[in-house]
Amino acid sequence: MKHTGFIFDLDGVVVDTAKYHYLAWKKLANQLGFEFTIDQNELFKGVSRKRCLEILLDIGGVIATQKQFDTWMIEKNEDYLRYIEAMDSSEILPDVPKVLNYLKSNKIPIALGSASKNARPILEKVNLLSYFDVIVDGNHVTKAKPNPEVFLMAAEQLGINPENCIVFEDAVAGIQAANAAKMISIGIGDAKILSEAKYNFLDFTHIELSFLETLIS
Ligand code: B16
Ligand code: MG
Repeated sequence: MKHTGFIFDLDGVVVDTAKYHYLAWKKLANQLGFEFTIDQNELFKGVSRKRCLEILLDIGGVIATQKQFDTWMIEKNEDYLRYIEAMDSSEILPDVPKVLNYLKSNKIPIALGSASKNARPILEKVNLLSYFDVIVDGNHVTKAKPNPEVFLMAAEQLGINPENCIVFEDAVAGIQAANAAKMISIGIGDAKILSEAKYNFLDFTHIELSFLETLIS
């Protein structure tokens, strides 16, 4: 068996927190007097909180002082935290546990590589924290995806060479980050959008254990 490691993005791969991010950003946009659509929310996937607010203010044509910017970042996160407070394991995306259990039973190291600063509490809420040997999230990185920093840090902490790491990602920038890290990228979602990935699956229900076996053997 090869010495391989698996790295999971969080939002859009393990759980669908995008809908909660959307509701919290929409509330802020409405409070500032403009609309924020579900299509515009696509631009926010895999993007840091700070960058999301910059994009949101651009959409609304709002110029903010540094103090307002910092206040709105806090307000949005407080709203988002209220949504994730109610999360439980029913929100794990289909067949994610199937893949995690397979990797665990084969003693394959598992990491999380996410832009979110709330990754750890979310994993706790949905009862998946114990699966992850390593967590690298928005609290640890300085460079956002498509920079490979988050995944390279995860590989280093797993003690696995980047070229032997497999990354599950739902965002274009995340696939680009995995490719830049010379890792095997697997796009979860629309294959047309994630065309730069080495492999594509609509979701984990389409991933056969035999496919995982070929990656690790
Ligand atoms: P937070 P991922 C990303 O998670 C989300 O896709 C993105 O929409 C969000 O802005 C970012 O986390 C930061 O999240 O505000 O919780 O720090 O896809 O990288 O797991
Ligand atoms: Mg994501």
